Amino acid sequence: LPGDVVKVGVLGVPMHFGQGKPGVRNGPKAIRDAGLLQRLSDHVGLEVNDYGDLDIAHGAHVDDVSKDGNWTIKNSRACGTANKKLADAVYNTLQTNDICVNLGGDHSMAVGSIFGHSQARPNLSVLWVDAHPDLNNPTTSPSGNIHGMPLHFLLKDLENKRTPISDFDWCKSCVSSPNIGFIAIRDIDPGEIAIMKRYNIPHCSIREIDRNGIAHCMEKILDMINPSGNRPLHVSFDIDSVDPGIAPSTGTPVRGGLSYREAMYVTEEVARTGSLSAFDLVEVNPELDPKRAEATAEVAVDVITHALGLSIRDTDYRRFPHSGEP
Ligand code: 5AB
Ligand code: MN
Ligand code: MN
Ligand code: MN
Repeated sequence: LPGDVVKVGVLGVPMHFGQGKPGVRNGPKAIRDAGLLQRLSDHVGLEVNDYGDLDIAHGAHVDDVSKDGNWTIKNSRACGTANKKLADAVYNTLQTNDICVNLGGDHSMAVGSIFGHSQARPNLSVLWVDAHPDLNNPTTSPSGNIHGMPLHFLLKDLENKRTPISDFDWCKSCVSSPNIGFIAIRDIDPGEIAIMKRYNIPHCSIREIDRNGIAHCMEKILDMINPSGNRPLHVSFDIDSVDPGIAPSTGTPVRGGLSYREAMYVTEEVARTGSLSAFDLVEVNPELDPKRAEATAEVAVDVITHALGLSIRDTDYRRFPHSGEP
């Protein structure tokens, strides 16, 4: 409604148990230091409620490797416990806010953020913006790192095939394969390809973006995952979807990613749906490329502010009576 201010809750998630590189727990701080909160309130005009960082990052990197003959998963106890805490926090945040923004942290946190979101608002559609589809499971994973497996715990289609990991028993599968879409993927493991084919998961590879352009790809993918437009939208944005030339400080960079404008276009289209309900920005690791950590965090801030409506307000002022005409 005109005059209604959108309320956004921000959660810092210093998750690092989903992979082996220290530093990603400082992602939330780097993104806040790059000015996120002020940009959201002053430039986008939202009511911003910052709930600080979840208390999960303490203690050393626990090297608990569960190995059961043919599978491996690292830090599953710590990762499962932290994700449960996050799920509850996202659920609570959405009781009093329109949108929940989660600052990672590694991408294993999508387990908690998406499950918590689905508990608050059922029938989600999920847009996964990433160089990787993160569809591994403990038997297909080449690394044992949970940040490459979050969708194993979330996809309804995989429910009966789930590797029994008790640390994640609290997480019930909550997203169906037609309602999740990948964009910008360019580094896929053999086991992940098999799952994508088997369940026909909507996707738009980086090649398809080359061929048809980002506008066509966004239109296609949003229509596939949310054809009626009435599902709440969860966006999980891995900064490694963006080209490492502009967002290098991340754990698993892959050459040939989204350009700056393509990344902004993706998030502007997200804003334009009017359905955005939760947004994860993950895998900013300020310790991996200290000289360009700030630049990486600035791209992250731009991604989030555009998803929440910044550029549309600037460039299509007619939609927003409060922004004034030039
Ligand atoms: B990210 C890899 N597929 O499973 C694996 O950054 C990389 O959240 C996963 O997308 C990358 O270890 C996880 C090789
Ligand atoms: Mn990735
Ligand atoms: Mn990822
Ligand atoms: Mn990565």
